[in-house]
Amino acid sequence: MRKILLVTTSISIFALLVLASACSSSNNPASVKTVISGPAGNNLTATIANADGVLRKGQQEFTLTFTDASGMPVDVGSVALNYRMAAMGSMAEMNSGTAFTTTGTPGVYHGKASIDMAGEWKAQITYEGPAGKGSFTLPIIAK
Ligand SMILES: [Cu+2]
Repeated sequence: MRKILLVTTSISIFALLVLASACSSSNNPASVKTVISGPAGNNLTATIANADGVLRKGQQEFTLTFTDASGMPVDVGSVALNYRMAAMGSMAEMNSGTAFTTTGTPGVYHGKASIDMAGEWKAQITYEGPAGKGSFTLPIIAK
């Protein structure tokens, strides 16, 4: 009798742990795959990531994370990201902004953007806040 009770208890503790990790996974940078990472100024690194590590044509959701030299997320205040594709022949330059929301982890931002065609884009990123002010570009190949 006592043995059965112990087993039941450990199963429910295990279930709680699984639930807890499922809940936090959307804000956890470790659960997403890197699309591109690069220097963001002020000794910071910026990383764009999503579920499969590839940005595709169409409506996209991704995280933009700023980290310090030790890999810890750093709150950079307000963030903006414009996806720009250079003019190609008769096709005009294309620009697509990103709607950002903060997440439970300062320094990790959740973004939504529409990427209107596959090919070479530049993610033009600016930020301003407690970590300083910065402006940089990351190359993106949308599939
Ligand atoms: Cu284009």
